[in-house]
Amino acid sequence: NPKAFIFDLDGVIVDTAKYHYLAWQKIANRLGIDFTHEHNELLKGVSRIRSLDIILGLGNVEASQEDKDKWLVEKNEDYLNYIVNMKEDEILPGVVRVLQYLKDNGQKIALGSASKNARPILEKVGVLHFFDAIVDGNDVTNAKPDPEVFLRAAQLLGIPADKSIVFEDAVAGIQAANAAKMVSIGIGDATTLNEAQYNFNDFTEINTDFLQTLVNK
Ligand code: G16
Ligand code: MG
Repeated sequence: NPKAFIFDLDGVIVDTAKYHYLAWQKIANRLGIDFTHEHNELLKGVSRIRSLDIILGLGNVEASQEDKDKWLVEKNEDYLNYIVNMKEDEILPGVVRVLQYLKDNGQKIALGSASKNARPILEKVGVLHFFDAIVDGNDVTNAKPDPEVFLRAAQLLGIPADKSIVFEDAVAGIQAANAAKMVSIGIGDATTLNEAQYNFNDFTEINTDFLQTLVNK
C-alpha cells in the first residue's frame, strides 16, 4: 500500500522567498517602510494577503481596501516576472532524487502550498509531472497551521492521514502536519522546527534507507 508524501513548495522544493522579498520590497519602499531580510522570514508560508498586512503593520501604515487590492496585484505581477525566468537548477539540492525514488517505488506525491502560483512554478523548474495531486492557495480557506491543505492533499490521493508524510520548512506548516496526525519532517533549522518529528537541513541529508523506513511504516 502506498503512502502519501506531501511537499510544501517555497523553502522545500524551491527558494522563491528571495523573489517574494524583491517584489514586496518595491511596495514597502514606495510606502517608506523599512522591510529587511529578517522581516521577510515572518512571511514564509504566510498567504499573500496576510503578508501585505504584516508589512503594512511594520510601518504602521493604514490603507484602504482599494489600495491594498492594487498593491496585491502589483506585487504578484512583479513576482511573476521573476518566476518566468526560473530554471531547473533552482530546485533545491536533493529534491529531484527524492521525488524520483518515491515515484520509482510506487508512492503517491502531492503538493501542499499556500501559494496561488504553485503550478507555474513546478512547471518552470520541471517537476510538475511528479505530482499526483496539487493543493495550493487557490483551494483552501484555512491557512496553515490549520491542517486543511494537507488533509485535502491526502484525500485527493486517496490515502489516510495517518499514512501521510509532510515535508515543511515553516513552523506553521509543521504544526499543520501534526494537527493532521501526519508524519512531520522539518527541512531547515532544527531549533526553529523543533515541533517536527524528524529534522534535516536539506534533502541531501535524506537517504534511501530513511525513505524506505517511511514507506514501510
Ligand atoms: C509560499 C511562501 C509565502 C507566500 C505564499 C503565497 O508558501 O512561503 O511567503 O506568501 O506562498 O504565495 P503567492 O503569493 O504565490 O500566492 P509555501 O506554503 O509554498 O511555503
Ligand atoms: Mg514553505
